[in-house]
Amino acid sequence: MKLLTALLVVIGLVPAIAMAQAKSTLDVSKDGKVTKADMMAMDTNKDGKVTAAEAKAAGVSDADFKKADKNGDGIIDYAEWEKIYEPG
Ligand SMILES: [Ca+2]
Ligand SMILES: [Ca+2]
Repeated sequence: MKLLTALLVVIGLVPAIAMAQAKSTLDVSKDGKVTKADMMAMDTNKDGKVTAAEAKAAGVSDADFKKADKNGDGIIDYAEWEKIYEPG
């Protein structure tokens, strides 16, 4: 029974790992992780927000930008970024 539980945990983790490893154009530094540093690299005027133009200039795809811009106002702010980046 314990083995079955462990197996279920592993199966449950697979999609999470796959998602974390999915290539995202938000990973500006191309280190395989979307981090706070990537947002800072995109925020060229350092106002704490990434506009669509800033993201595009950094090579972010429209699809990835829309995914990150949760409220659809055309800007990725820090609160939105916090939901998508990985610590580190
Ligand atoms: Ca900015
Ligand atoms: Ca937004």
